[in-house]
Amino acid sequence: MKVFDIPGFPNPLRIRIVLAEKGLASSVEFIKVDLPAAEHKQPAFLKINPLGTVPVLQLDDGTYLSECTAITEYLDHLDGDPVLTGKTAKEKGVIHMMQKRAESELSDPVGFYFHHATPGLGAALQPYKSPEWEGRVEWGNRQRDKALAGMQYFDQVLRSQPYIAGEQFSMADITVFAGLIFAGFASIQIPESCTALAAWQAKVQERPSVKNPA
Ligand code: GTS
Repeated sequence: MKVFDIPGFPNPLRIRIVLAEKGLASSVEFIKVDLPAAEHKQPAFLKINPLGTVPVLQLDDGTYLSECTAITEYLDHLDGDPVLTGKTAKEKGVIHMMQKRAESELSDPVGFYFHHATPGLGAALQPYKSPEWEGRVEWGNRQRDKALAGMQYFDQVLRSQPYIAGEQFSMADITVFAGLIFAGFASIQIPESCTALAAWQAKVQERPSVKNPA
């Protein structure tokens, strides 16, 4: 298998943590995509993923999978023993619900803020990121506020359970963790009142897969 990504970026990190959790790091070859140069917006990459985002997983039969959730599902089921996406119907339902909330309430708004209210990844990407419409920066700043509200939400969740989707570490934890990394990169700090979220972040940071992702 091949993974098209760029090291150190939040969504690629999600899959690198999954690969480490599943013991699959040595089963993949990484192909670097130059995001700051907008390589992922050029025709060659758009053939791989028409949405122009990384990571993308290429299977040995040539199939391309994009979207971290889909890639995680695939990798988690390869050995017939899913540990990140749920085994029972209820586990799968709850994990997917929280996973979606992690994206819609945290990582997506952080990305919108970063790409629309700040210089983002630089000049080469601006034509793809920041159309000159009135109110763009104000909208981006509102996305930052939405991400902060998302942090408050996950803080409340973690006051009554050890992980984002309940008792077990899951895909949803990986997404929130990567979302917080993206937030830090965009200079959005976790509010001081979010002590449960900060404690959870410190705990997740100690997982071997997070300390040593693929
Ligand atoms: N929903 C997608 C997924 O789950 O894979 C999001 C992927 C995504 O936004 N990736 C970012 C990207 O390719 C990389 S990262 O900065 O979030 O790590 N962004 C490029 C762009 O121009 O949007």
